[in-house]
Amino acid sequence: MTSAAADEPGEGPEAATELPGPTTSTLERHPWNREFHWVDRCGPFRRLTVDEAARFDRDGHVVLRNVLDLEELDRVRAACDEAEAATDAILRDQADDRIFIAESGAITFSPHLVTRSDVARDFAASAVFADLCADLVGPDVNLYWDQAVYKKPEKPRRFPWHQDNGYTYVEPQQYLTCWVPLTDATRHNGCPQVVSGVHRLGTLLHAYVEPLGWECFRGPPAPPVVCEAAPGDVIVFSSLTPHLTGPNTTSDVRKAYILQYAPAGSVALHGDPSAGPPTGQAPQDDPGRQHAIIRAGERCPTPTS
Ligand SMILES: O=C(O)CCC(=O)C(=O)O
Repeated sequence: MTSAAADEPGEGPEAATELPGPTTSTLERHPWNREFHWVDRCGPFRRLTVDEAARFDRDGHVVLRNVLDLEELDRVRAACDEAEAATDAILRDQADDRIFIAESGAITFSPHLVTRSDVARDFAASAVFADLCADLVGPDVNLYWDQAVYKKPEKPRRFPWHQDNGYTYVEPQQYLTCWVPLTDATRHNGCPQVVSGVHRLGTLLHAYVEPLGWECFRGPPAPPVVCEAAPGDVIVFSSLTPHLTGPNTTSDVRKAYILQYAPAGSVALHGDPSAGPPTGQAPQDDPGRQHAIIRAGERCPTPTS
């Protein structure tokens, strides 16, 4: 285990710090977020140091350096490239080259690689991620979501400040995102930037910004931390950590594979938050893509295809 803080004060390409920001006391909570309490992790820890785990609880993020095997990562990148080529072909078939917030030449999302690639399935269940699940989620954890996200240079644009739980409202709200760079991720090509401390409030109200996506604030309540990272590193943050990626102003594609892990038994809530309480819920236990990663703290075998 090797790890280090990312972390330098934000001066990202969007210069988000220049905007007048809210304070944490004025941030508006999502209407369904009424009684949230962040649960601190108490160890014993398998992958993180006690200090890293404490920083995760305090800040909502930690960056692990050189923890992934680069040859395995090459195979993961090849699987992501293949899936992304198919995604981009679908986008280019649309009248305006886009579906929801995905747009050819800007940003593409290729979900559920674990359903089509043995390499991705093995990677998602590998020891590093199983250990992080035990350290930061709980004894019984499922893969919740996986997707490749490619930021293209042709149409540089930011991916706005959001919490992952601001897209699909999951209960428990506190789950884990592992952002895995497949190429160097820098402030110039759209590495993640995160805001510390806000995760402890739970899910915030988000507003939809066309054509970029859901946004929980325009100017952050504290200077963001710019998380530059290289292949082999993992940027680890909470589903409740506000993050943004800036525009890709280089000439190369920025590639990432995102893995998210949630406590077994998690549900996605349905309904219109502005109209009242949730009207339904869906278990997040699809055996094809939301399989067990650890049970009673023990790593589960990778399911066969
Ligand atoms: O990788 C990116 O550029 C943004 C992806 C992201 O923040 C997300 O999928 O929640």
